[in-house]
Amino acid sequence: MMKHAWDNYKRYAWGLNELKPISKQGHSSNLFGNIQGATIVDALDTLYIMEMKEEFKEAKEWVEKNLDFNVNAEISVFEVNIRFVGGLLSAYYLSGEEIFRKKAVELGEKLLPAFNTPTGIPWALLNIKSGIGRNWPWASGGSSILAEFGTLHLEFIHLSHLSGNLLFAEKVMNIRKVLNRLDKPEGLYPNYLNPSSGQWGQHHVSIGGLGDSFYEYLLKAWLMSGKTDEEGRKMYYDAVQAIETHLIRKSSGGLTYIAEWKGGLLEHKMGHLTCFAGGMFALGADGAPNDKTGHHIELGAEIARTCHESYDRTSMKLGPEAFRFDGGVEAIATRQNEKYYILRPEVIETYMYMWRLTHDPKYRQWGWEAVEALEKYCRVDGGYSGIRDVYNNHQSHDDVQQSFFLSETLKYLYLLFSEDDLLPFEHWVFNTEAHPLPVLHKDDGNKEENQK
Ligand code: DMJ
Repeated sequence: MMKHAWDNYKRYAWGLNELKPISKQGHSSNLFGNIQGATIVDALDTLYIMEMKEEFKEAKEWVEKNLDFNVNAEISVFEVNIRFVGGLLSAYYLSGEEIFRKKAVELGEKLLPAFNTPTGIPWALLNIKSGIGRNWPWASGGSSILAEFGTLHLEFIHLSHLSGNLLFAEKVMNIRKVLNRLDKPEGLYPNYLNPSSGQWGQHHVSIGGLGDSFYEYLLKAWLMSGKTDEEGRKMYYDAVQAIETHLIRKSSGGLTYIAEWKGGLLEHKMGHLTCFAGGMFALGADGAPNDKTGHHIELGAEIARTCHESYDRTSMKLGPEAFRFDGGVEAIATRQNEKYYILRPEVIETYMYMWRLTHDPKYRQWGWEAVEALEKYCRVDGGYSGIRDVYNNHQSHDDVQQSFFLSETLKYLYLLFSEDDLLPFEHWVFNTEAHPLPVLHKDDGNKEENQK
């Protein structure tokens, strides 16, 4: 599958951000401005792990010769961080090739002006030439987004570690300080925070889009610190406690789901993005306070089952973008604009974590069902495409091969069917785009110290 996705990208869209597999040409997303090569950088570590040596070599050569950040580009700080910085860092740690470290640090430095706000909460969008930032025009009251400014921590800690420049770590530690000073409604974190006033925007809470990876990074910051980052740990388990009390519900058919919270009212909807939380709960089970380890594993298993049901209740056996638990339905999309599947990884990601942590064979079975569906409905001559309506057997392709299909979906599938000692959890933490970063121990020192 990786070979098919890669070869077609190479054939029809080499050097561009993504592939349009039906029209067989490049696809540019405005998330990366005119930084190019998103698929190449996102796929580097997957190629390495899968031992696709020739392909890795040609990808590395492209990075050396063509990856250029001296462009007049307005980019999404979050997307560029998780895909480009994360991809380069993993490629460096896996291969030891200096070029990747150099490019990651160079790009990290370009992102720093995003933090020039009154509170230090970064802008969502940044022109990397002028250093001028702004927020998404649609975001509540000029706010920055929780899942965006909350998903820089792992990469920035590694940038400080590899460059000796402590500014990266200071910037992300300050985000925590701002958050810890604020009152949280019912202990929950709203998705919107104004970077000028330091006040919350609308009180929308979500473990899916706009919130998701903020929670993931609290847990993983603690794990990546060799379990020394007590602040990250506390923030994570306190947040999970509030999520359990206010957002997690069971349907009458017995399916556990995570609802969205809007100013105290629940919307009984769960996004595909939210399905990553099954893996997160299981990954965090080991450190859960008050003997709750078994409970967190069970929660992960229940979310995995619900998300599997969301796949199983479609005709293509691939899950919709969002599914509901109201109006007489359970785990089914009811609105036309929520029926699409864009090659997202979160359900397979949760199967991979659940498999590693329980070895229950059903997770491999469920992963295999997803492989069969991807092959049947998403694979086309020119690569892999998303689907517009997973309930309709007459395929309508969206004509985009997302870069996260190569970095996440295929990597998590590969790990699901590999031995546990390939990227073991004791030594590696995956960023939110599935780029593995090594656990840092106190005595690791930073790059400069190591060189002395
Ligand atoms: C990826 O870019 C990351 O997983 C992110 O955290 C959420 N969205 C996509 C995949 O669905």
